[in-house]
Amino acid sequence: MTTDNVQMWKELGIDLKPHDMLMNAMGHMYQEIYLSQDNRPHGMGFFDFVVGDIHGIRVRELREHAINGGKVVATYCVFVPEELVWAAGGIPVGLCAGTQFSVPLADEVLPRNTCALIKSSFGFKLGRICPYVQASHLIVGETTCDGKKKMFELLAEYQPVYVMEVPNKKTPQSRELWLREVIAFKEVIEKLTGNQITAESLSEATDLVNRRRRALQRLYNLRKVRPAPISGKDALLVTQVSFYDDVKRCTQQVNALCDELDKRVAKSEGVAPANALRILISGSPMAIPNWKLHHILETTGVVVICEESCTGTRFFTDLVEPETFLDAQVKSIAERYMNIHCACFTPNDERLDDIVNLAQEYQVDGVIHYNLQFCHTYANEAVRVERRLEEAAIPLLRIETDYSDEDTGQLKTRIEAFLEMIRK
Ligand code: BJ8
Repeated sequence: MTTDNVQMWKELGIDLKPHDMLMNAMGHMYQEIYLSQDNRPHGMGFFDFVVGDIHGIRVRELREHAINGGKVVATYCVFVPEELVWAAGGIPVGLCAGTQFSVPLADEVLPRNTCALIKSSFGFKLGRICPYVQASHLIVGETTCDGKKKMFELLAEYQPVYVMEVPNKKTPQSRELWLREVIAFKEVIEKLTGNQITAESLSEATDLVNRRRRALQRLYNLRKVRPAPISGKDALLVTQVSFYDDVKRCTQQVNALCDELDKRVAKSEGVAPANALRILISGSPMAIPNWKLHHILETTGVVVICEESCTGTRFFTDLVEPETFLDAQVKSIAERYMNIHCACFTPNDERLDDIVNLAQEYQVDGVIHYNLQFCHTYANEAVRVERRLEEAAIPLLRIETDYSDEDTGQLKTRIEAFLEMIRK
């Protein structure tokens, strides 16, 4: 870690001691989980570099932006329309909240039966260990689940927070409400940045984010090939990095990686044999550095070939339809985001359809439904997922876990038994 970084972290109010411990732990974890993989695409070098300097270069860019009068807007959920932030000259950054490290801090305040994602986010702020949180001028929350929306009230005691109301149904009235929320968010961002969003700036921003979505679609399409040209762990990392890296640079790097994967596909070069079992993971998002399930799975020799989650297909599946006039553009953005099939909606049949369709498109041998412990929306929806997959004769394993390593042995045993059952 450089002296410049340490100085920057001090200026951001980071508590250096636990922060150092976190960085050390991350380094070891990354070495063990990522760098030990065989036959990785060279294009992953960029993503290794970004994670290797996770609290360095990108934070510095955000700081420079702020020093020049720009604003940084932090988010936790894929419902927050980042196009509006870019269009107003701000920088949106998806916060991680994927580590056990910050959970004990949150445990002192939040109820024990709160999901790890919420605790991890809150713990980062309490402990002052995340420079992205510290560097942001506004944190944008949403009402997707009860735990989150109440945590945002507490978070607002430490930092400016704005909460978007995400409806729970997809009726015409709900769509109307959501459109009004998107318009209100646009006004909040304009006020924060002091910049008016124009049809031109929004068109540019939409194009920028759509390009990244296309690049990620391209990456996922390449994962459909047998043998899989990239590991699930690496693909997950690409999506995770896309949440906070510069959108243009990241798009370029994802496309460069895909160019390389195209060549691998042409040579039938894969990360595992063509007959390796192919697994789809569906459920809660996996924020950096939550690589637990992928790691357990891929060390057994299977390949994770798709994630139906917000750190997977839900992040990039639909594009925002381009429009000419500002009102129509905002409406188009609202429509695109209402198509995210999060379990916060009722009913949410579209997600069940998505899982079956993805399982077929990616030729999976089995699905793992992953939900974070105490996440009631995904846990309850898992019942319907199970029935739907049974009808489609697709093997399913339901897993409920948190960020700790305590259940790793038990998970391995259950996963091995599941894979054994599929192989028979
Ligand atoms: S759109 S999945 S990113 S809400 S795991 S905090 S739901 S108790 S993360 Fe999500 Fe947006 Fe939906 Fe996606 Fe609550 Fe569940 Fe915790 Fe969750």
